[in-house]
Amino acid sequence: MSFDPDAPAEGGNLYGLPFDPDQARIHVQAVPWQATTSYRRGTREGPDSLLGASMQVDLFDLEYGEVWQAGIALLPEDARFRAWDAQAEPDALAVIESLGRAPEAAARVNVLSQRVNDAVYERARESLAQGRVPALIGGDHSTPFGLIRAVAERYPGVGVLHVDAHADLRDAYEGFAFSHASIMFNVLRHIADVSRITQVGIRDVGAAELALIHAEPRLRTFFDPALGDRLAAGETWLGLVDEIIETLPPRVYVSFDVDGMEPALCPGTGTPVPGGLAWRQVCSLLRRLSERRELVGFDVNEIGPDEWDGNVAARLFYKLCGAAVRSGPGR
Ligand SMILES: [Mn+2]
Repeated sequence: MSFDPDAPAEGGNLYGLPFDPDQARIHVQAVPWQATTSYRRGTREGPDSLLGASMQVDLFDLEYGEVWQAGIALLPEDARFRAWDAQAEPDALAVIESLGRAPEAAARVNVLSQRVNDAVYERARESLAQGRVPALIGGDHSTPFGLIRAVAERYPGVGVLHVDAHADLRDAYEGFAFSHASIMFNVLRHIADVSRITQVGIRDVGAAELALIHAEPRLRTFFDPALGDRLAAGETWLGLVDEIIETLPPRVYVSFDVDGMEPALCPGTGTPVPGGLAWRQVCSLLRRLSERRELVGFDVNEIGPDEWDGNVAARLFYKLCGAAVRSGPGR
């Protein structure tokens, strides 16, 4: 191949890479869907924001090396996602403005959410059948449900590492059954083959969510304030990271809501919260994970539309590609 990784990237493909899906280890779905975003909208532009900024990412990564050589292919965008999002928008806004008191509108959005879930699932199944690592760029945090379902079907017993400011454990939110705020509740309820969800960075949680965290044996939550206190008392981040990874089974899927990081790293995200993980903390968490577990799929979601949000998300996504490529039995 005549591709020169040091040359300026040509536009169009993720990271300017030349791969078509047949040559790529990692298959990426872009899902520009934000219907259930309740606070600040714009995460529909997340995939484009990441794609545009990805041209600026150096293809040699100091932690993972020549990640790109394994092949990273952005699959052709399924045009139905934007169509469904546009169709859902008036109903979604009616639901949000009525503070959840518009059940008929919510029901119509739920039908479209189900279609998004099914489309993502079907495409991810194809990638998995070909031995690829499926990945996804959101969109709001409802978008990876179908991907997690497909990964759990392929790898029963898989664990989910969930990085987020929010627990996302609401039993529907505002009437949206597949809300961004319900993704992990829905994984627990509908995907029995996920054996464990380990949450990191959580600092915004409701009373019912807290009760579920305490009652549900498949959940393990590392609250952001508790991690911060332990660091302040002199524990090391790597020690905490090992404790986090210890809770996960041999195969892991990573669902990464960018608002799990410090808001300076994701200022345009839908629901930013002070606190959160620093960039180097994220990097060492992912690298250690790649050394000790097999990373079998991942998503980055709730990316804001602005250039900086895209820049950080593109680098985060590349780190996840690196972690996936270097992890697992063949590393
Ligand atoms: Mn989330």
